[in-house]
Amino acid sequence: EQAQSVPASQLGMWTSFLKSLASYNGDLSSMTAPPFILSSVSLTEYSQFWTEISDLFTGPASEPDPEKRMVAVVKWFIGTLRGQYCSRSENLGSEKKPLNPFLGELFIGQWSNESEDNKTVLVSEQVSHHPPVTAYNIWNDKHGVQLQGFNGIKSSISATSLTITVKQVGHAMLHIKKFDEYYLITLPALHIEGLFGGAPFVELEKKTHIVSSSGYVAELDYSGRGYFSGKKNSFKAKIASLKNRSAPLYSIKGRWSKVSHIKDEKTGTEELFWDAEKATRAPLEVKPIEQQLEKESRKAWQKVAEAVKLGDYSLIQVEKSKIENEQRELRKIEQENGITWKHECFVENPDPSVDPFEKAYLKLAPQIDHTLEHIRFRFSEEMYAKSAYRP
Ligand code: CLR
Repeated sequence: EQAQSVPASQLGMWTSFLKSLASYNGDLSSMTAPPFILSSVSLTEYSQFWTEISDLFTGPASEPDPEKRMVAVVKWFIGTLRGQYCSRSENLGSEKKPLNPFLGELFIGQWSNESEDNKTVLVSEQVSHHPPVTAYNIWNDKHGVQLQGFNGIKSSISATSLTITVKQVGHAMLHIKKFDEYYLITLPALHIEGLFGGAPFVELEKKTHIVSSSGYVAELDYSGRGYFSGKKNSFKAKIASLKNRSAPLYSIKGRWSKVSHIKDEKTGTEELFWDAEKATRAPLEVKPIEQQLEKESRKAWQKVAEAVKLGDYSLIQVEKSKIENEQRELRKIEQENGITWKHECFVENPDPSVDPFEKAYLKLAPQIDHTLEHIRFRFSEEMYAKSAYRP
C-alpha cells in the first residue's frame, strides 16, 4: 500500500521527502515537499477552527450556573477539534503542509450569524517568524465572549515508524464578560500518521486542561487507534471542582470527531455530550481579495495558492521566493535603520497589572502545572483601535 495516494508523477519527490525526514533538522516548514501534499492555505487561517460553531462558542455566556458553564466550555472546546484536526483530511483527502506565514501576516474574517449585532470577528497575526508563532483574538460583543491565544509548534520525527510528533507551544484564554470569568485552555500534542501511504492524518495524544477562575478544572486525555485496541480520535475527560479534584463531577468519553457521552457523577445519569458529525461548521466570511491590503494572508499568498492548485512545482518555488526575498529585504531595511518590527494588534509579554488576560493566566497556570510560556502574546485593544485593518 505504499504511497497509493501519491500522484504517479510525484512519487519520486514523495520518496525523497520521506527520506529527508530521517535527517530532520527541526524545522518542518523549511522542508521541500511535493505539490500534492501542500495546502494553499496559510497557518494564520487555522485560528478560525476555534469558533466555526457559533452556538458552542457563545453558549457558555447564557448559562447561569458556573458548574454547567464549565461543562459548556468543555463542549465548545471538544466541538472545535474536528475542524482543527480533521478538516484537511475530510475536504482534501489528507493532512496538508500549510503555507508558512511571514512576519506580520494578517488574517481577518467574521461570522455574521443571523444579525449584524451578533457577529463573531477574528483577527489573526503572525507575531513571530523564527520560530513561527500565530496569535489570534476572536470575539462576539453581543454575547460578551472573547477568545485570545497564540501557538507555535515543536516537532520531532521518528524515522523508524515514520511519524511526525508535534508539541504545541502556546495556550488560549477565554473570557466571559457577564461573569468576568477566565478559562485557560492548553493545546494538545499530536502526531502525524499515514506518511508512508502518502495520506497523512493527525491523531491527538497526551493530556490537556481547561481551568477556570470560577474554580473548576477539566482534564482531557487523548488516545488513538493502538496496535491492539482503541479507536481513532478517542478521548476521556473529567470535570472537577478545584477544591475537590479527586471527586469528579462529570466524566465524558467517546470520540472527538464523532460521538461522545457525558455522565453526571452525582446522579449516575448519562446522556449524549457532542455529535461532531451532526454539527454544522460555518465558514467565515473574508473580504474579496481585491479589497484586501498587502499584509492580508489570502492577498499575499494569492499567486502561491494558484500555483499550488495547479500542482506546478517550479511556479510554487518562484512565487514563494518572491515573498521570502521581500521579507528578507524588509528585515534588512529595518536593521539598517535600527528599527524593530512592530506588531499590528498584539503585545509581547504584557504587564499583568494592565492586562487582565495576562493577570488571569498567571493565576490559572499553576493550578494545572502548566509550565509558563516563555514568551506570551496578548491582544491589544488600543493597537487594534488604531489599526488600518479593522473591518
Ligand atoms: C496549528 C494550530 C491549529 C491546530 C493545528 C492543526 C494541524 C497542525 C497545525 C496546528 C500546525 C502545523 C501542522 C498541522 C498538521 C500538519 C502540519 C503540525 C497545530 C505540519 C507542519 C505539516 C507536516 C507535513 C506533512 C503533512 C507532510 O489550531
